[in-house]
Amino acid sequence: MAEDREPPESKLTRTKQRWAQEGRFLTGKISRPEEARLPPGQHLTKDWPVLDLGLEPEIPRERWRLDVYGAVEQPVFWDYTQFLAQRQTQFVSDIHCVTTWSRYDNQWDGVSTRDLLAACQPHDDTGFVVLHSYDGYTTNLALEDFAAEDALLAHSWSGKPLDVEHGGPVRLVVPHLYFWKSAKWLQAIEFLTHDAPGYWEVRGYHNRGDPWAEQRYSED
Ligand SMILES: Nc1nc2c(c(=O)[nH]1)N[C@H]1C(S)=C(S)[C@@H](COP(=O)(O)O)O[C@H]1N2
Ligand SMILES: [Mo]
Repeated sequence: MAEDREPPESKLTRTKQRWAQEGRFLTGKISRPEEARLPPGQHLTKDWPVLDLGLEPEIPRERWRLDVYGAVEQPVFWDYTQFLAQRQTQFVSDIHCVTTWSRYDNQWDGVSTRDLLAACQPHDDTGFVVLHSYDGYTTNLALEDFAAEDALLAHSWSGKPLDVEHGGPVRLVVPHLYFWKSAKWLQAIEFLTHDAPGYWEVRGYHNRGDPWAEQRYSED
C-alpha cells in the first residue's frame, strides 16, 4: 500500500487554492470537443510547462514499483521490466491544464488503462480510482473516466523515456480531463467502492475536471 503522507503546502498550493476561491479563469462559456479543439478559457503553448508540488522524486527505473490494490480480483505488483512486458499502446492527445495552458499532439507510449483493468479485474461494485504518487500527491477519478479509451500509464513521450520533471518513470495520462488528474511519478492505483477526493480536489478544485464544461473548481 502506498503511504498517505501529506505533501507540504507550498506558495503554489496557496495561490492555486485562492484561484479556486475566486473562480479565476472562468469564462462562463461552454464549448464541445466537436465544435472547437481548444476548450474555453485555454490558450495554446508550444513548450511544455512543468507543474507539480515541487518535490520531484527521483525514482531509478530499477527501483520503481506499481502497486494496484483495493476492490480488485487480481492485485497487481509490477516492477519496471514487468510493466514493459505488458501490451504496449501509443496515443497522440492534447493536454489541458487548469492554469489555462493547452498543448496539442503529445505522443505517449505505455500500458492502456483498459489493459490494466483487464489484468486486475475490478469488482462489480468498484466505481472509483485513487492514484497515489511517489511525491505524496493523490488524485481521484471515476472508474469510467480512468477507463477512457485514450487513457494510459505512460513511460515515454515523443518516443523518449519520460523525464523526471514530467513524471518519469511512469505517469498517468487522462486526456479528456484537466491535467491535474494525470498523476506523475505513479506509485499505486487504489480501486474503491466509494469516492475519495485527492490533493487538489480537497483544495477547491472540481471533483471531475472536464475542460469542455470548464469544471475548474468545486461548486461550493
Ligand atoms: N505526482 C504528481 N502528479 C501531478 C502533480 C503533482 O504535483 N504531483 N501535479 C498535477 C498538475 S496540477 C499538473 S498541471 C500536471 C503537470 O504535468 P507536467 O509537469 O508534466 O506538465 O501534473 C499533475 N500531476
Ligand atoms: Mo495543474
